Amino acid sequence: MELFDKIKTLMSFPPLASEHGKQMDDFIIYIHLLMGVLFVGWFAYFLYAIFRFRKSNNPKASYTGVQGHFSTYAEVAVAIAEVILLVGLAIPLWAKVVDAEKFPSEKDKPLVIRVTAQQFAWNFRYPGKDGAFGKQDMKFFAPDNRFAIDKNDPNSKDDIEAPTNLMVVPVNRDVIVHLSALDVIHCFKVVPLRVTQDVIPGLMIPSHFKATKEGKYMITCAQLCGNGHATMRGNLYVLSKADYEKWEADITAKAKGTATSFE
Ligand SMILES: [Cu+2]
Repeated sequence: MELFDKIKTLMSFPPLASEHGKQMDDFIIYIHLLMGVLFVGWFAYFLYAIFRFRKSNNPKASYTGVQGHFSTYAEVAVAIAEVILLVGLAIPLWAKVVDAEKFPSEKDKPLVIRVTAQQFAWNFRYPGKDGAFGKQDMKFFAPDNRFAIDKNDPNSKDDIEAPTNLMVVPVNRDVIVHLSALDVIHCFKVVPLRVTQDVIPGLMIPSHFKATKEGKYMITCAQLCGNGHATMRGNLYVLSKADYEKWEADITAKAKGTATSFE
């Protein structure tokens, strides 16, 4: 809608690069419109009340007050509008991003990535050709195995660990990230994707998005996680399908010690 585009420009919305992000932006605008109506409406009512009940016109206080029901109706209307926004829009939108049961199924071939946050960097692990991750268990933890991967699990053989702070996804393909942390609470935030999800040690939290625009975007940490919090930045590259496949092949070869780095 043209009005919405104008409001987005007026409110300096950041560039948008994900499928569900449009709904999120629209939702923010609905809330602002409702708040705008409330602001103007209640302020007008306030001014009216000051004028209507001014002292010169009401020298003697009335102990019964106004008997009408206008403000009750207005309150109920506002509550209904808020319930519609919450139940009709906010909850379904939230579910789309974080409810694993509503994620795209296997047949849509989502790309699944494990994201591990740490002070102060992002680690990305890809399942490789077989699409399955190797088992993880704390008992496998060692200085050279920080993510506690079972190296004897056949599924772990072709898993790919991307260089630190580098995440690469193909455009227009569903991506499911499983988020966890090595140390403290972090928060995975990519503004152009309209994705923000807390990352908590001991939990594996899923989140879903589909990038719709190729480009390089910044991944930031949105929880104050320590004195290096502000430097906790990652790069997200959204590539065409062909470029992504090339990168995947390249990084797989690199893991075997032959190819050059992506950047
Ligand atoms: Cu952090």
